[in-house]
Amino acid sequence: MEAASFTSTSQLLTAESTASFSSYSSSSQSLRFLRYKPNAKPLNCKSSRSFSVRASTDDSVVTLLDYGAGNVRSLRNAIKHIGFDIKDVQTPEDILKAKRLIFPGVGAFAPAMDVLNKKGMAEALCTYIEQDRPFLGICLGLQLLFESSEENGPVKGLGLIPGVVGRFDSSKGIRVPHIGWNALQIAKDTQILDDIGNSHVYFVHSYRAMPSDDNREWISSTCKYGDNFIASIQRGNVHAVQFHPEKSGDVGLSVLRRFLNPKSGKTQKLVQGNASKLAKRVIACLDVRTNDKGDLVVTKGDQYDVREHTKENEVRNLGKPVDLAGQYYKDGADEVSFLNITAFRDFPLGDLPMLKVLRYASENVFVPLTVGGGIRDFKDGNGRYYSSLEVASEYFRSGADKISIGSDAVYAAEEYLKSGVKSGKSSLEQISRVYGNQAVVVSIDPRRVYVKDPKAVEFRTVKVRNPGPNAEEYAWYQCTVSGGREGRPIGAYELAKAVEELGAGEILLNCIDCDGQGKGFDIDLIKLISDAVSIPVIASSGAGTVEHFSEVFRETNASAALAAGIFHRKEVPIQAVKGHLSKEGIEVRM
Ligand code: 1PR
Repeated sequence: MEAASFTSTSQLLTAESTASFSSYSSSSQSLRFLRYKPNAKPLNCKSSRSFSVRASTDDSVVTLLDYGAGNVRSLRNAIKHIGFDIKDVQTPEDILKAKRLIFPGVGAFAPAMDVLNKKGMAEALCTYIEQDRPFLGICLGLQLLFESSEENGPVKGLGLIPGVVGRFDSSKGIRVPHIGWNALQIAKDTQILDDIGNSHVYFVHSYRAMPSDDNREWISSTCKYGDNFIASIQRGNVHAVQFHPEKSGDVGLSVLRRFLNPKSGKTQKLVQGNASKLAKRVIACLDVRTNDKGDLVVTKGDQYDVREHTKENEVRNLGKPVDLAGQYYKDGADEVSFLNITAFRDFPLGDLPMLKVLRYASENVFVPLTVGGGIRDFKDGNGRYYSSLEVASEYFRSGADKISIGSDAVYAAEEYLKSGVKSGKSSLEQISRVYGNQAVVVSIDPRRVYVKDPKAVEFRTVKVRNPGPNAEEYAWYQCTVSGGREGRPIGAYELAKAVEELGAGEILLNCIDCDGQGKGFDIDLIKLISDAVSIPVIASSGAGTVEHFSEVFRETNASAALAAGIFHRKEVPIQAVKGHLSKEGIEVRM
């Protein structure tokens, strides 16, 4: 591993007046390093001499810089899982005392920089990194090292690496956010990436840093999505990754392990994948609700009816949520979704068992966890008001990486289409503003309505493959709320376009007609929606065989396919789906 030494911040600030870029020579090599533009307002960085704090010596402790902008529970769980304790940064001095520092950037660039500057942490971070102390930035924690970002900007970053962070360009035919498992092109030998090889790692972001001659020496890997962007950097003991190691399964955990314990040396290689590009995702979904005995169970309906058709009319019980989520993670699910299907009528923050389920599940599931149900404003029995943002925040704190909004997104879209104005107040807008749109999924529950003449309705119709009961050749897809109980005057097409504008980062596209039928996905619907929006679409409802998955990926632009019943009933293993897709030439994470 190369070991570069670092200039102090005060030297840098002097250097800035003479050059926009210059080279810094360490004893072993010459590297371009730590630039500020001339005349640019300097960061609030004092001389590192003002911080003469000794590093902590406890080998099993890692210091975490969590500035409170969002969910870092997944990362905490991953760190604990590999045997390390966490010390949280409270003051800038804690950064300087750290033996190893992990900085998981969460949220948007500008508020993150704002918090770092206001708390004096930007300065401490600069000093820590200048001293070549062990550092791992994750996602936004990589982007903040660059000079600036276009995210709601330009906004000045820490300025340690030359370059500007920009948005992916969806006009190049890619979906933004970049969500899912993609391949790395390793640019230099970096110990923490040693186990990755040809495996996919998990990304979720809309902005990225681009390689240039000025930052070339920093780049340890790139990733192709539209363009080649910077997937990781390394110099000396300073590392940062754009992907999420804590959500990249075993391979991701090995990245963390190698950073936290660099002496671990080469271990046996993990299973090698076939990664060359963004993989299609296979998602396991758990519909969760309380049964009549008061136990929280995984259930599964036929066309959203989750009760047994017996005299007792019980809620179907297909297993325990935490056990099943853990099993699906081990089986190779690329994501696990929990849908709290009765939360539309119960207050989710009062549903403590569900929050507990999330907490336990997230301790052992190191792929993304999406949680939905009941995200809306709420007043409890005592008249206390809870905003949808508070509900979502509690889900994030309990272990969700993404949240999914159903009914409330329908109301927001209706309102938006009626007024033509974004109020900024809907749950969708508020949550995506705070957590980023990549953290917000909209779950659509449409029902097919056949029509003879497309002009007979104001909603977008499709010519259906299989005509309706009265030989109708067209259908529109009516959105519903409250778990399919109420039809609304809005089509799935109109809803999808509206929620994309309001800040949804992804669409989970169910279909009530196909749910639990095992006859295949509704290709007409999925094609309609995945061609209408430029955010990723998850195809859901109706999977019965492995061929249904290859069909949906061949015939539509869906980014992921979700199934429930066939996995719960162990009819089709997740690995069988992936093996089939791979054989059919559809790239998946193995
Ligand atoms: O409206 O914000 O409270 O969210 C409620 C959430 O709960 C929504 O995401 C809604 O889709 C979900 N939901 C409500 N009622 C039901 C129900 O089944 N009675 N489940 C329900 C939706 C559909 C899929 C299912 C696929 C795949 N479940 O998630 O997993 O159809 O099933 P399959 O592979 O067996 O065909 P809010």
